[in-house]
Amino acid sequence: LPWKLEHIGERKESRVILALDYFKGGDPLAYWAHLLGRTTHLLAGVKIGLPAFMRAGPAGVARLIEGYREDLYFLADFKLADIGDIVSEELSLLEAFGFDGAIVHLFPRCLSKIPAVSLDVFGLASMTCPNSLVDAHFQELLDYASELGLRGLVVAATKPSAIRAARERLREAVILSPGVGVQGAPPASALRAGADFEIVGRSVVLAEDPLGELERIVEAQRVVLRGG
Ligand code: BMP
Repeated sequence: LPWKLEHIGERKESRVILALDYFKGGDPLAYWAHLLGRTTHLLAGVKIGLPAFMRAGPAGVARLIEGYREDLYFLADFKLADIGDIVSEELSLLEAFGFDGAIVHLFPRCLSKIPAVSLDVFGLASMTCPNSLVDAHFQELLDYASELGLRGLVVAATKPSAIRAARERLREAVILSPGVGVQGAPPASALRAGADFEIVGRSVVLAEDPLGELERIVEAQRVVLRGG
């Protein structure tokens, strides 16, 4: 069966995962709830990390998940990079909280197997910043992901050659690509290189016209999806 993420992406013909880190004025939870109210039809999922968790609080994030669990994939991004036992605990907690998937760092290489959780696990193999030590070990991280049998990967949209290499090495992987928009990767460029979803934050969340900006990105994606 395809993951919920792929399912929603197909249904909406959108490959955007919106990173909720920033907000404009007032109450963060109200801002994000209003934003999702207007954009959900164009989103495959939402990525929640420490900024959203601190700003909205656990109860606020739980309310967002509760309100949109049918229509959005909820991805937890808490940069998990601990010893295997702790990462395993953290994934269990995120699953119980209501998240559909979670990102873990691969660089510690502390996991001997994928923890026994039913939420989807994405391993980060490449970062958007130019001089990341993570990227210096990119091939080893792909080997590690392959040994673990990981199906999910995170690879920087700002590094299309890394996306191509990841796609070549792990053909069945679901590749998420952050860095579209503010960090410089053009909309749909990561899809074109072989990624499955694009993680977009500020260029939509902080736009004058978030819906218009999102429409522009999804339109560009649809050209690629339709083989253009
Ligand atoms: P923005 O589109 O606003 O630059 O947001 C990018 C999002 O992707 C942020 O939530 C960030 O944590 C995440 N991200 C990234 O930018 N680069 C990486 O290498 C890994 C990430 O998870």
